[in-house]
Amino acid sequence: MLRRIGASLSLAALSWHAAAADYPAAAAARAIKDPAAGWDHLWHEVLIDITIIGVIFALVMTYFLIRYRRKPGDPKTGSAPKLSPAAAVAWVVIPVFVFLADDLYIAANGWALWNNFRDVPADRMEVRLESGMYSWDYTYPNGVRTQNELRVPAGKAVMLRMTSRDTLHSHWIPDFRVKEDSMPGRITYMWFLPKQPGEHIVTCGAYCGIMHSYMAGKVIVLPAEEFKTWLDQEAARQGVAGKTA
Ligand SMILES: [Cu+2]
Repeated sequence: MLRRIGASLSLAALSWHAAAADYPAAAAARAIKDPAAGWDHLWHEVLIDITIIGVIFALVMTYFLIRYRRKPGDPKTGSAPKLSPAAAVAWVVIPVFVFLADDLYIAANGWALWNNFRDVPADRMEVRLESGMYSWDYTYPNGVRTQNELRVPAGKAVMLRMTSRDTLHSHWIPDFRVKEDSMPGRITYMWFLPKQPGEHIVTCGAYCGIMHSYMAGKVIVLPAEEFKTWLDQEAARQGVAGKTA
C-alpha cells in the first residue's frame, strides 16, 4: 500500500522523466539505471512512511488521551486497566514487527541503490578531478583542463576519478543527487547521468577551510555535438595533443 501511495505522490518526479523524453539523447540515457531517480524515489518513500507512522502515533495518542482522561470524582484515576499477558506481548511484538519490516524494506532499497551508485556504466566519459583549496580542477581524457567548470555531453554517463592536493573536500552536485569525498593520497569516484542540456551547481560538501563557501563551480551539459566541438577547440587552444574523448 505504501508503494501505491508513494507512486501517486511521485507525480512530480514522473513528469520530470516525461520532460526528459523531449531531448533525443534522453532515450539512450534512460537505458542506463540512473541512481538519481532512485534517490528521489527512496526519499519520497521515507517521507511517506514517517508521515504515516507519525499520523498513526498521533491518532493512538489522541485516543488514549481522551479515553483515559481524568474525570471528576473518578476513584480509578491514575490506575491503568490490567492487560492480559497475551495482549501485553501483542502490544510490543506487533508494532516492533510492523516498524522493523518497514525499516528493513527501506534499508534493502537503500542498499540496492548504493550498489547502483557504485556500479559505473561501461559506456561513460571519464574525467579526472583534483580538488584543492579552493577550486575544482578537471582534466579530460584528451588532456584539456578546466577549473570550476565541468562541461559534459547530454545523454552520456560521466565518471569522475577524484583526489585532492591538500585536504578533504566533497564534490557535490545536488541536481544529480551525487556527493563524494575527495582526499589526498586516495582515489575516489562518482558518476552521474546528465540527460539534457542545462547548468547545475557544484559545491563543496565538506568544510575544508576559511574559503570553503567560495568553492563553487558548475556542470554545463551541452548537446553531444556541441560538446565535441568545444572539446576539440579547447584542445587546440590549450595546445594539448591526444585523441578526443
Ligand atoms: Cu572544499
